[in-house]
Amino acid sequence: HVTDLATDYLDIDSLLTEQELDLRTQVRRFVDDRIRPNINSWYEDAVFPQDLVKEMGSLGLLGMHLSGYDCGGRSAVEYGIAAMELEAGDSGIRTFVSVQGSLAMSAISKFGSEQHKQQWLPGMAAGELIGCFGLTEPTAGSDPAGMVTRAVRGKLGWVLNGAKRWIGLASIADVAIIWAKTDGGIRGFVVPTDTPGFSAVPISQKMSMRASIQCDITLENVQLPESAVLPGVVGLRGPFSCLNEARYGIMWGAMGAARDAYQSVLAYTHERIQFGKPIASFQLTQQKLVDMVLEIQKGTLVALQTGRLKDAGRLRPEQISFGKLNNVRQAIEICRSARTILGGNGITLEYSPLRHANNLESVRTYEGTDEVHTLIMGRAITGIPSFS
Ligand code: TGC
Repeated sequence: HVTDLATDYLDIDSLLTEQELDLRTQVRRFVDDRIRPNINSWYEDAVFPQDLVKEMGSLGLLGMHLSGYDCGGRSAVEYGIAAMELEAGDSGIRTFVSVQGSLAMSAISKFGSEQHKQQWLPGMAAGELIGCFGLTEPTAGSDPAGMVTRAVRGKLGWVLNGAKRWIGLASIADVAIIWAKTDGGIRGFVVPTDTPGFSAVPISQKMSMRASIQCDITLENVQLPESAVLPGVVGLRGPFSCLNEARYGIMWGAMGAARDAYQSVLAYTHERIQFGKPIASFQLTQQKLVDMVLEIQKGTLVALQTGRLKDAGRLRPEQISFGKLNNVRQAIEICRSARTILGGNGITLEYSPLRHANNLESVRTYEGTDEVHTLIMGRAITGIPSFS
Protein backbone atom coordinates (compact mmCIF):
# COMPACT_ATOMS: atom_id res chain seq x y z
CA HIS A 1 0.00 0.00 0.00
CA VAL A 2 2.96 2.34 0.55
CA THR A 3 3.23 4.86 -2.27
CA ASP A 4 6.39 6.58 -3.49
CA LEU A 5 5.19 9.87 -1.97
CA ALA A 6 4.79 8.14 1.39
CA THR A 7 8.54 7.65 1.71
CA ASP A 8 10.05 10.84 0.21
CA TYR A 9 7.24 13.25 -0.61
CA LEU A 10 9.38 16.10 -1.96
CA ASP A 11 12.04 13.87 -3.56
CA ILE A 12 14.68 15.11 -1.14
CA ASP A 13 16.86 12.18 -2.23
CA SER A 14 17.43 14.01 -5.51
CA LEU A 15 19.35 16.64 -3.51
CA LEU A 16 21.86 14.02 -2.32
CA THR A 17 24.98 12.87 -4.18
CA GLU A 18 25.71 9.25 -5.12
CA GLN A 19 28.33 9.14 -2.39
CA GLU A 20 25.86 10.40 0.22
CA LEU A 21 23.24 7.86 -0.87
CA ASP A 22 25.82 5.04 -0.78
CA LEU A 23 26.81 5.94 2.76
CA ARG A 24 23.15 6.02 3.77
CA THR A 25 22.63 2.54 2.37
CA GLN A 26 25.66 1.25 4.25
CA VAL A 27 24.64 2.72 7.63
CA ARG A 28 20.99 1.71 7.12
CA ARG A 29 22.12 -1.88 6.53
CA PHE A 30 24.18 -1.81 9.74
CA VAL A 31 21.13 -0.54 11.66
CA ASP A 32 18.85 -3.17 10.11
CA ASP A 33 21.28 -6.03 10.76
CA ARG A 34 22.84 -5.13 14.09
CA ILE A 35 20.51 -2.74 15.94
CA ARG A 36 16.88 -3.46 15.02
CA PRO A 37 16.93 -7.17 15.95
CA ASN A 38 18.30 -6.41 19.44
CA ILE A 39 17.23 -2.93 20.45
CA ASN A 40 14.14 -3.95 22.41
CA SER A 41 16.05 -6.21 24.77
CA TRP A 42 18.90 -3.69 25.15
CA TYR A 43 16.34 -1.03 25.96
CA GLU A 44 14.37 -3.20 28.38
CA ASP A 45 17.51 -4.48 30.14
CA ALA A 46 19.24 -1.06 30.07
CA VAL A 47 22.25 -2.41 28.18
CA PHE A 48 24.62 -0.39 25.99
CA PRO A 49 25.90 -2.74 23.23
CA GLN A 50 29.60 -2.12 23.71
CA ASP A 51 30.52 -4.91 21.28
CA LEU A 52 29.22 -2.69 18.45
CA VAL A 53 31.81 0.00 19.13
CA LYS A 54 34.61 -1.56 17.06
CA GLU A 55 32.14 -2.36 14.27
CA MET A 56 31.14 1.30 14.16
CA GLY A 57 34.83 2.16 14.10
CA SER A 58 35.48 -0.13 11.15
CA LEU A 59 32.50 1.42 9.33
CA GLY A 60 34.24 4.79 9.74
CA LEU A 61 31.47 6.25 11.91
CA LEU A 62 33.67 7.52 14.77
CA GLY A 63 35.07 10.99 14.23
CA MET A 64 33.89 10.60 10.66
CA HIS A 65 33.85 14.34 9.89
CA LEU A 66 37.30 14.97 11.38
CA SER A 67 40.44 14.85 9.25
CA GLY A 68 43.79 13.16 9.80
CA TYR A 69 44.88 10.68 12.50
CA ASP A 70 42.83 7.88 10.84
CA CYS A 71 39.57 9.86 11.11
CA GLY A 72 37.01 9.58 8.32
CA GLY A 73 37.40 12.97 6.61
CA ARG A 74 33.73 12.84 5.59
CA SER A 75 31.57 15.90 4.90
CA ALA A 76 29.14 17.42 7.38
CA VAL A 77 26.20 16.19 5.28
CA GLU A 78 27.59 12.65 5.29
CA TYR A 79 28.01 12.80 9.06
CA GLY A 80 24.41 14.04 9.35
CA ILE A 81 23.07 11.26 7.15
CA ALA A 82 24.85 8.66 9.32
CA ALA A 83 23.39 10.26 12.47
CA MET A 84 19.92 10.10 10.93
CA GLU A 85 20.20 6.39 10.14
CA LEU A 86 21.69 5.51 13.53
CA GLU A 87 18.95 7.35 15.42
CA ALA A 88 16.30 5.62 13.30
CA GLY A 89 17.69 2.60 15.19
CA ASP A 90 17.90 4.24 18.61
CA SER A 91 18.92 7.63 20.04
CA GLY A 92 21.28 5.87 22.46
CA ILE A 93 23.41 4.51 19.60
CA ARG A 94 23.54 7.89 17.84
CA THR A 95 24.42 9.49 21.18
CA PHE A 96 27.42 7.18 21.48
CA VAL A 97 28.68 8.28 18.07
CA SER A 98 28.09 11.95 18.99
CA VAL A 99 29.86 11.77 22.34
CA GLN A 100 32.81 9.87 20.89
CA GLY A 101 33.19 11.80 17.62
CA SER A 102 31.63 15.22 18.04
CA LEU A 103 32.55 15.85 21.67
CA ALA A 104 35.57 13.88 22.88
CA MET A 105 37.44 13.43 19.58
CA SER A 106 36.48 16.85 18.32
CA ALA A 107 37.86 18.53 21.50
CA ILE A 108 41.19 16.75 20.94
CA SER A 109 41.16 17.43 17.20
CA LYS A 110 40.32 21.14 17.54
CA PHE A 111 42.30 22.06 20.65
CA GLY A 112 44.69 19.20 21.53
CA SER A 113 48.49 19.11 21.23
CA GLU A 114 50.17 17.01 18.57
CA GLN A 115 50.89 14.43 21.28
CA HIS A 116 47.20 14.31 22.35
CA LYS A 117 46.12 13.77 18.74
CA GLN A 118 48.64 10.99 18.09
CA GLN A 119 47.99 9.28 21.40
CA TRP A 120 44.19 9.22 21.28
CA LEU A 121 42.59 9.90 17.89
CA PRO A 122 43.57 6.79 15.85
CA GLY A 123 42.42 4.42 18.62
CA MET A 124 39.20 6.36 19.13
CA ALA A 125 38.46 6.38 15.38
CA ALA A 126 38.91 2.60 15.34
CA GLY A 127 36.64 2.13 18.35
CA GLU A 128 39.51 0.61 20.34
CA LEU A 129 39.40 3.51 22.79
CA ILE A 130 36.31 5.27 24.14
CA GLY A 131 36.12 8.93 25.12
CA CYS A 132 33.73 11.06 27.15
CA PHE A 133 33.20 14.79 27.60
CA GLY A 134 32.66 16.31 31.05
CA LEU A 135 31.06 19.73 31.01
CA THR A 136 27.71 19.50 32.84
CA GLU A 137 27.77 19.40 36.66
CA PRO A 138 25.20 18.58 39.32
CA THR A 139 24.63 22.33 39.83
CA ALA A 140 25.60 23.66 36.36
CA GLY A 141 23.52 22.50 33.39
CA SER A 142 22.28 25.25 31.09
CA ASP A 143 24.81 27.61 32.65
CA PRO A 144 28.18 25.87 32.36
CA ALA A 145 29.90 29.11 33.41
CA GLY A 146 28.64 28.20 36.91
CA MET A 147 30.85 25.07 37.07
CA VAL A 148 32.66 24.46 40.34
CA THR A 149 35.21 21.87 39.16
CA ARG A 150 38.62 23.44 39.62
CA ALA A 151 42.11 22.76 38.37
CA VAL A 152 44.99 24.20 40.36
CA ARG A 153 48.74 23.96 39.98
CA GLY A 154 50.27 20.94 41.79
CA LYS A 155 53.63 19.19 42.10
CA LEU A 156 53.25 17.30 38.83
CA GLY A 157 51.39 19.96 36.90
CA TRP A 158 47.66 20.12 37.69
CA VAL A 159 45.27 18.86 40.38
CA LEU A 160 41.56 18.49 39.59
CA ASN A 161 38.72 18.43 42.10
CA GLY A 162 34.99 18.48 41.42
CA ALA A 163 32.08 16.55 39.96
CA LYS A 164 30.36 16.12 36.60
CA ARG A 165 26.89 14.70 35.91
CA TRP A 166 25.04 13.19 32.94
CA ILE A 167 28.28 12.31 31.22
CA GLY A 168 27.75 9.80 28.42
CA LEU A 169 30.01 6.68 28.39
CA ALA A 170 32.13 7.80 31.35
CA SER A 171 32.09 4.43 33.14
CA ILE A 172 33.42 2.61 30.05
CA ALA A 173 35.63 5.42 28.75
CA ASP A 174 39.41 5.25 28.44
CA VAL A 175 39.79 9.01 28.36
CA ALA A 176 37.71 11.94 29.61
CA ILE A 177 37.84 15.53 28.42
CA ILE A 178 37.18 17.46 31.62
CA TRP A 179 36.42 21.19 31.57
CA ALA A 180 37.49 22.97 34.74
CA LYS A 181 37.98 26.47 36.12
CA THR A 182 41.58 27.63 36.54
CA ASP A 183 43.01 30.95 37.67
CA GLY A 184 43.41 31.71 33.97
CA GLY A 185 39.84 30.80 32.86
CA ILE A 186 38.06 27.59 31.88
CA ARG A 187 40.41 24.97 30.40
CA GLY A 188 39.99 21.46 29.00
CA PHE A 189 42.01 18.55 30.41
CA VAL A 190 42.73 15.18 28.84
CA VAL A 191 42.26 12.73 31.71
CA PRO A 192 43.00 9.00 31.29
CA THR A 193 40.21 7.39 33.31
CA ASP A 194 42.61 5.11 35.19
CA THR A 195 44.16 8.17 36.85
CA PRO A 196 43.80 7.80 40.65
CA GLY A 197 40.96 9.98 41.98
CA PHE A 198 38.81 9.66 38.83
CA SER A 199 35.62 7.63 39.25
CA ALA A 200 32.45 7.28 37.18
CA VAL A 201 29.17 5.66 38.24
CA PRO A 202 26.28 5.03 35.81
CA ILE A 203 23.01 6.80 36.63
CA SER A 204 20.27 4.17 37.08
CA GLN A 205 16.46 4.04 36.87
CA LYS A 206 16.39 6.10 33.66
CA MET A 207 13.10 6.20 31.76
CA SER A 208 14.86 7.44 28.61
CA MET A 209 18.05 6.49 26.74
CA ARG A 210 18.00 3.08 28.33
CA ALA A 211 20.32 1.52 25.72
CA SER A 212 22.96 4.08 26.62
CA ILE A 213 25.13 5.05 29.61
CA GLN A 214 25.16 8.38 31.45
CA CYS A 215 27.26 8.82 34.56
CA ASP A 216 28.20 10.83 37.59
CA ILE A 217 31.93 11.58 37.61
CA THR A 218 33.85 12.39 40.77
CA LEU A 219 37.28 14.02 40.60
CA GLU A 220 39.19 13.80 43.86
CA ASN A 221 42.71 15.21 43.83
CA VAL A 222 43.29 13.94 40.28
CA GLN A 223 46.99 14.62 39.57
CA LEU A 224 47.80 15.37 35.96
CA PRO A 225 50.98 16.35 34.15
CA GLU A 226 51.35 19.85 32.70
CA SER A 227 50.81 18.31 29.24
CA ALA A 228 47.23 17.23 30.12
CA VAL A 229 45.78 20.65 29.37
CA LEU A 230 44.32 21.28 25.89
CA PRO A 231 46.65 24.01 24.65
CA GLY A 232 44.40 25.35 21.90
CA VAL A 233 41.66 27.16 23.82
CA VAL A 234 40.83 29.11 26.96
CA GLY A 235 37.24 29.86 27.97
CA LEU A 236 33.80 28.49 27.17
CA ARG A 237 34.38 28.87 23.45
CA GLY A 238 36.21 25.52 23.78
CA PRO A 239 33.34 23.30 24.98
CA PHE A 240 30.75 25.32 23.04
CA SER A 241 32.64 24.69 19.79
CA CYS A 242 32.34 20.95 20.45
CA LEU A 243 28.66 21.29 21.38
CA ASN A 244 28.12 22.92 17.98
CA GLU A 245 29.24 19.67 16.34
CA ALA A 246 27.01 17.47 18.50
CA ARG A 247 23.99 19.78 18.19
CA TYR A 248 24.41 19.69 14.42
CA GLY A 249 24.29 15.85 14.38
CA ILE A 250 21.25 15.85 16.67
CA MET A 251 19.11 17.81 14.23
CA TRP A 252 19.61 15.02 11.68
CA GLY A 253 19.31 12.24 14.22
CA ALA A 254 15.97 13.44 15.58
CA MET A 255 14.50 13.27 12.10
CA GLY A 256 15.72 9.67 11.84
CA ALA A 257 13.80 8.74 15.00
CA ALA A 258 10.73 10.57 13.69
CA ARG A 259 10.96 8.82 10.31
CA ASP A 260 11.20 5.42 11.97
CA ALA A 261 8.15 6.16 14.14
CA TYR A 262 6.17 7.32 11.09
CA GLN A 263 7.18 4.33 8.97
CA SER A 264 6.37 1.87 11.73
CA VAL A 265 2.78 3.12 11.96
CA LEU A 266 2.17 3.64 8.26
CA ALA A 267 1.91 -0.11 7.59
CA TYR A 268 -0.13 -0.55 10.76
CA THR A 269 -2.78 1.91 9.54
CA HIS A 270 -3.41 -0.37 6.55
CA GLU A 271 -3.47 -3.59 8.58
CA ARG A 272 -5.52 -2.46 11.55
CA ILE A 273 -9.25 -2.81 10.88
CA GLN A 274 -11.74 -0.87 13.00
CA PHE A 275 -15.38 -0.17 12.23
CA GLY A 276 -14.98 -2.53 9.27
CA LYS A 277 -12.22 -0.61 7.45
CA PRO A 278 -8.45 -0.01 7.71
CA ILE A 279 -7.78 2.90 10.05
CA ALA A 280 -5.74 4.46 7.17
CA SER A 281 -9.10 5.36 5.64
CA PHE A 282 -10.18 7.51 8.59
CA GLN A 283 -9.78 11.24 8.14
CA LEU A 284 -8.26 11.82 11.57
CA THR A 285 -5.63 9.10 10.96
CA GLN A 286 -4.79 10.58 7.56
CA GLN A 287 -4.38 14.00 9.18
CA LYS A 288 -1.91 12.56 11.71
CA LEU A 289 0.09 10.88 8.92
CA VAL A 290 0.09 14.04 6.83
CA ASP A 291 1.27 16.17 9.76
CA MET A 292 4.12 13.70 10.27
CA VAL A 293 5.15 13.82 6.62
CA LEU A 294 5.04 17.64 6.61
CA GLU A 295 7.34 17.93 9.62
CA ILE A 296 9.74 15.10 8.67
CA GLN A 297 10.24 16.55 5.22
CA LYS A 298 10.64 20.12 6.49
CA GLY A 299 13.02 19.02 9.26
CA THR A 300 15.12 16.99 6.82
CA LEU A 301 15.40 20.00 4.51
CA VAL A 302 16.48 22.14 7.50
CA ALA A 303 19.16 19.58 8.37
CA LEU A 304 20.35 19.34 4.77
CA GLN A 305 20.56 23.11 4.26
CA THR A 306 22.39 23.42 7.58
CA GLY A 307 24.80 20.72 6.48
CA ARG A 308 25.45 22.39 3.15
CA LEU A 309 26.19 25.66 5.00
CA LYS A 310 28.55 23.76 7.32
CA ASP A 311 30.38 22.16 4.41
CA ALA A 312 30.70 25.60 2.82
CA GLY A 313 32.22 26.92 6.08
CA ARG A 314 29.35 29.37 6.56
CA LEU A 315 27.31 27.78 9.36
CA ARG A 316 26.77 29.98 12.42
CA PRO A 317 25.99 28.55 15.90
CA GLU A 318 22.68 30.44 15.94
CA GLN A 319 21.65 28.52 12.82
CA ILE A 320 22.43 25.22 14.53
CA SER A 321 20.02 26.26 17.30
CA PHE A 322 17.26 26.59 14.66
CA GLY A 323 17.66 22.97 13.61
CA LYS A 324 18.23 21.48 17.07
CA LEU A 325 15.22 23.27 18.55
CA ASN A 326 12.84 22.67 15.65
CA ASN A 327 13.77 19.13 14.72
CA VAL A 328 13.82 17.63 18.21
CA ARG A 329 10.57 19.40 19.16
CA GLN A 330 8.84 18.16 16.02
CA ALA A 331 10.29 14.66 16.35
CA ILE A 332 8.82 14.24 19.84
CA GLU A 333 5.38 15.33 18.60
CA ILE A 334 5.60 12.92 15.65
CA CYS A 335 6.58 9.98 17.88
CA ARG A 336 3.80 10.74 20.36
CA SER A 337 1.25 11.08 17.58
CA ALA A 338 2.45 7.79 16.06
CA ARG A 339 1.90 6.15 19.45
CA THR A 340 -1.74 7.28 19.46
CA ILE A 341 -2.31 5.55 16.11
CA LEU A 342 -1.09 2.30 17.67
CA GLY A 343 -3.55 2.59 20.55
CA GLY A 344 -2.72 0.30 23.46
CA ASN A 345 -0.27 -1.66 21.28
CA GLY A 346 1.87 1.47 21.20
CA ILE A 347 2.86 1.25 24.86
CA THR A 348 4.92 -1.92 24.40
CA LEU A 349 8.39 -2.23 22.91
CA GLU A 350 6.89 -4.13 19.96
CA TYR A 351 6.56 -0.74 18.25
CA SER A 352 9.24 1.95 18.24
CA PRO A 353 7.38 5.30 18.65
CA LEU A 354 7.15 5.46 22.45
CA ARG A 355 10.77 4.28 22.84
CA HIS A 356 11.85 7.06 20.46
CA ALA A 357 9.63 9.63 22.23
CA ASN A 358 11.11 8.67 25.61
CA ASN A 359 14.65 8.91 24.21
CA LEU A 360 13.92 12.28 22.65
CA GLU A 361 13.04 13.71 26.08
CA SER A 362 16.77 13.41 26.81
CA VAL A 363 17.72 14.72 23.38
CA ARG A 364 15.57 17.83 23.84
CA THR A 365 17.36 18.48 27.15
CA TYR A 366 21.01 17.75 26.43
CA GLU A 367 23.21 19.89 24.21
CA GLY A 368 21.03 22.91 25.02
CA THR A 369 17.40 22.73 26.12
CA ASP A 370 14.50 24.05 24.05
CA GLU A 371 14.64 27.15 26.26
CA VAL A 372 18.38 27.74 25.68
CA HIS A 373 18.05 27.40 21.90
CA THR A 374 14.95 29.62 21.86
CA LEU A 375 16.90 32.33 23.68
CA ILE A 376 19.98 31.92 21.46
CA MET A 377 17.64 32.54 18.50
CA GLY A 378 15.91 35.38 20.37
CA ARG A 379 19.28 37.04 20.91
CA ALA A 380 20.21 36.49 17.26
CA ILE A 381 16.98 38.14 16.08
CA THR A 382 16.79 41.04 18.55
CA GLY A 383 20.44 41.55 19.39
CA ILE A 384 19.44 41.52 23.08
CA PRO A 385 20.80 38.70 25.32
CA SER A 386 18.30 37.44 27.91
CA PHE A 387 20.63 35.18 29.92
CA SER A 388 22.23 37.72 32.21
P1 TGC B 1 29.01 33.58 26.85
O1 TGC B 1 29.48 33.56 28.25
O2 TGC B 1 28.61 34.89 26.28
O3 TGC B 1 30.07 33.02 25.84
C1 TGC B 1 31.16 32.42 26.32
C2 TGC B 1 32.16 32.29 25.20
O4 TGC B 1 31.74 31.22 24.36
C3 TGC B 1 31.57 31.70 23.03
N1 TGC B 1 30.43 30.98 22.49
C4 TGC B 1 30.55 30.08 21.51
N2 TGC B 1 31.61 29.67 20.79
C5 TGC B 1 31.40 28.73 19.86
N3 TGC B 1 30.17 28.19 19.63
C6 TGC B 1 29.09 28.57 20.34
N4 TGC B 1 27.92 27.99 20.12
C7 TGC B 1 29.26 29.55 21.33
N5 TGC B 1 28.42 30.15 22.21
C8 TGC B 1 29.16 31.03 22.90
C9 TGC B 1 31.32 33.18 23.17
O5 TGC B 1 31.65 33.83 21.97
C10 TGC B 1 32.27 33.50 24.28
O6 TGC B 1 33.58 33.50 23.74
P2 TGC B 1 34.69 34.53 24.31
O7 TGC B 1 35.94 34.13 23.58
O8 TGC B 1 34.17 35.88 23.98
O9 TGC B 1 34.76 34.27 25.80
O10 TGC B 1 27.93 32.58 26.77
P3 TGC B 1 26.63 32.81 26.02
O11 TGC B 1 25.89 33.93 26.72
O12 TGC B 1 26.88 32.98 24.57
O13 TGC B 1 25.90 31.46 26.29
C11 TGC B 1 24.80 31.37 27.11
C12 TGC B 1 24.14 30.04 26.74
C13 TGC B 1 22.96 29.81 27.68
C14 TGC B 1 23.67 30.11 25.30
C15 TGC B 1 25.20 28.93 26.89
O14 TGC B 1 25.64 28.92 28.19
C16 TGC B 1 24.65 27.58 26.50
O15 TGC B 1 24.69 27.20 25.33
N6 TGC B 1 24.17 26.79 27.49
C17 TGC B 1 23.75 25.43 27.25
C18 TGC B 1 24.84 24.51 27.66
C19 TGC B 1 24.64 23.14 27.10
O16 TGC B 1 24.26 22.96 25.97
N7 TGC B 1 24.97 22.16 27.91
C20 TGC B 1 24.84 20.78 27.50
C21 TGC B 1 26.13 20.11 27.73
S1 TGC B 1 26.11 18.54 27.03
C22 TGC B 1 27.14 17.68 28.02
O17 TGC B 1 27.73 18.11 28.94
C23 TGC B 1 27.27 16.28 27.70
S2 TGC B 1 25.87 15.65 26.84
C24 TGC B 1 26.44 14.42 25.95
C25 TGC B 1 26.72 13.23 26.81
O18 TGC B 1 27.80 13.17 27.45
O19 TGC B 1 25.88 12.29 26.82
